[in-house]
Amino acid sequence: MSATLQALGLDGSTADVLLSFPDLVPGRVSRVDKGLATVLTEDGPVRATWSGALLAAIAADPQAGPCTGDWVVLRFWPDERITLESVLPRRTTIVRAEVGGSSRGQVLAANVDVIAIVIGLVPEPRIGRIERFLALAWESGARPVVVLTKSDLVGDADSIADDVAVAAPGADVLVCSASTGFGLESVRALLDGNATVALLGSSGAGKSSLVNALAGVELLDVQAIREDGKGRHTSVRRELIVLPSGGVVIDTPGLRGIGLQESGEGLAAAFPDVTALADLCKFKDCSHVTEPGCAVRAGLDDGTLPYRRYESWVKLQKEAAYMARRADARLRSEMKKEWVRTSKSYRRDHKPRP
Ligand SMILES: Nc1nc2c(ncn2[C@@H]2O[C@H](COP(=O)(O)OP(=O)(O)OP(=O)(O)O)[C@@H](O)[C@H]2O)c(=O)[nH]1
Ligand SMILES: [Mg+2]
Ligand SMILES: [Zn+2]
Repeated sequence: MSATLQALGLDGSTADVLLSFPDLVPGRVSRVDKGLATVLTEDGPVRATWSGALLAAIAADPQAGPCTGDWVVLRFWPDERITLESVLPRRTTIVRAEVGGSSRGQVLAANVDVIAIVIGLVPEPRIGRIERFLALAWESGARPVVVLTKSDLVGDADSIADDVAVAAPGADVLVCSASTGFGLESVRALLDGNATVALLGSSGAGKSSLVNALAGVELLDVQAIREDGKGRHTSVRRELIVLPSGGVVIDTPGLRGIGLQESGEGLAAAFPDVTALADLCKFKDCSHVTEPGCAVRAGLDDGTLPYRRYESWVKLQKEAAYMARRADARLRSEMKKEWVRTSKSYRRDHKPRP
């Protein structure tokens, strides 16, 4: 495995897949603009367009399109065109349900080892929002970590971190400041072994500032005036950056809507405290409202389960169920279209002769 590709975060199994493309050039997608990707290769960044085969794959499934973090293979043509031939299988995928639009999810980034959920300590963190980010992160297959930044602006960062930790079972909670450098070493440690860390969070949280602090240079634009909580977006696209000190970061624009996927697996992983109780309910389909023998209600009554946690869970659970119904509806309508197509071609092929 080449040292350059390793520095880009290449893992063993992707390296194996690359062996089956001896004639093509491997690379990792740094950013995607309409129909054009910036791909980091052993010989530096290049700009590539989509091959015909890739376009066909995208027509069948929009998620097949290249996204930041993807490993891809490129073809260099004699006329100097460069085409992106194929997207290699993704180890992890961060997907958010399309807010409003189609019921298909939007791939935010691929092949991410750690998702750093970046939350500014000012304005005061909204726990429900962190829980939502965590459900999205757990769903991806990457390891979620909550990074509370702007510690220089508050006096009680540690007590806020304790509250956040209750809402983030199984995830580390780090405290840092991009301005003073406090706690940056623990954030840097996430990049050990050339790991890929994606930064997610609201606009103005301090994601790009954190990348700059880690890089030691002003690589990315940050919000000029201190945010007023109105969330003006400064970063406008996702971008993969290889840090000089090792490791790869993916900076993302602030997320406004974070829709959850329908599977609910991420949600269960984000709420192990609630799901452990739900498993103990007398009825399998317990709705945890009025049923006898409900372990969730019992947990609320005896205080083992904070009511705020329960409320968050119910809310996100409802949303995931809604997404599941929507996905079912999409599947049904696709099946119907497919059926119309087949029966049309059947009629065409079996037309009675005049
Ligand atoms: N005091 C203080 N201010 C910070 C810190 N980190 C970021 N800021 C400020 O917070 C504002 C937003 O920072 P950005 O890094 O642009 O935030 P972002 O998350 O990248 O925002 P988007 O790109 O819009 O998603 C800027 O004015 C920064 O100067 C910090 O650790 N301490
Ligand atoms: Mg930014
Ligand atoms: Zn119950």
